[in-house]
Amino acid sequence: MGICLSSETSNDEPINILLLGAPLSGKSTLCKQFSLLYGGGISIADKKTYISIVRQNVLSGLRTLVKEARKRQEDAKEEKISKLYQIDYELEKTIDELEKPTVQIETLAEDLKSLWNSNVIQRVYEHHRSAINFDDNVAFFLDRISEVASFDYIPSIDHVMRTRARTAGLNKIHFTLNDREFTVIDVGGQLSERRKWKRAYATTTSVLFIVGTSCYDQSTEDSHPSNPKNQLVESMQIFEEVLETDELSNASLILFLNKRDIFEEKIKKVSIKECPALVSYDGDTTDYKSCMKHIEICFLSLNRKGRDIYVHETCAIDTENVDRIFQSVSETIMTADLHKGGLLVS
Ligand SMILES: Nc1nc2c(ncn2[C@@H]2O[C@H](COP(=O)(O)OP(=O)(O)O)[C@@H](O)[C@H]2O)c(=O)[nH]1
Ligand SMILES: [Mg+2]
Repeated sequence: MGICLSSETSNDEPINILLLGAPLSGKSTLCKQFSLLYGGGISIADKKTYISIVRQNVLSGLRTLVKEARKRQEDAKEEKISKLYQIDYELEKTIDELEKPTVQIETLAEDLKSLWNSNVIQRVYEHHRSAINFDDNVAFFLDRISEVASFDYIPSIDHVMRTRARTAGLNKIHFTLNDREFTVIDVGGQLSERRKWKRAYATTTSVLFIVGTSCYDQSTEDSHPSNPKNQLVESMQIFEEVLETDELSNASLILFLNKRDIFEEKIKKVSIKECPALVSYDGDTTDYKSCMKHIEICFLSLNRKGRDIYVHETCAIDTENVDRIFQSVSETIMTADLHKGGLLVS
């Protein structure tokens, strides 16, 4: 391998990374980590902007559970349905008014806590969380309602990383790493948002495709219960479309098999064969390495043009893990960029 050393030919154009993937795969979380690690950090003022998002996540999560309990009439067995109706109404009112300074979520905290810990809600959560698409990190916040609802609550970095807010349009962040300028573009994953992705294709140096591996037993947010669409299957279809996109044929491709922490816990209870795309798996369904490898093989089998794809298993809420992997990814991208510019020959 040799490098052209002429300064005239050294490639110092900014690297443009496009984060792509299905909804909920972890794109925005990675972007937050890049801001924290390389973009000057997350200030107290930034953290404060997440207070209402955390509370919104808690309240709408609890509301989803209450609705499901009512739908299944679980409450008839143990708790009075009128109580659930009343709390559901309160939650709706609180969510609507969350932005107004008059709302005192603190006063609701005890009710919310006992509701979350009630047998009926715990039962719905345990048995139906996949079917109702319950957000992975909402239970984390529900376990900490007193803290989250307290008057002087300021989200920690960990809390910031665990929030969920829909992304709309294209959001750019810029930073310098190892003397190279990077621009990372975060996008929305819903179908309506995917139409906007093409606006960024022409300037993309590298595509970072994010897979939410733990969603293998969940259906997509927009699919109808009578015709559920599996989230991992959708992710594979989107990946295939990205591979087929001519405008991205020169971009280097990195695949993040994300949410490895949730995946590792989930396979202990739910087989990956629950996913229609993984039914052919004939290994140990509780073995992390072999289950994750199978998912990797399934994604790579879509690479019909034999492009180089660099794969990493990631946990986007873990800052140290993201830093270590992105340092290596950035080197891969810069090397691929030099190859493309003809500056590095094998
Ligand atoms: N436990 C865990 N949660 C994650 C991970 N990646 C993302 N999340 C959470 O999953 C939810 C959706 O992530 P987000 O970045 O908004 O997904 P996006 O729709 O692709 O932008 C958020 O609550 C994140 O905190 C991960 O690796 N592990
Ligand atoms: Mg997002």
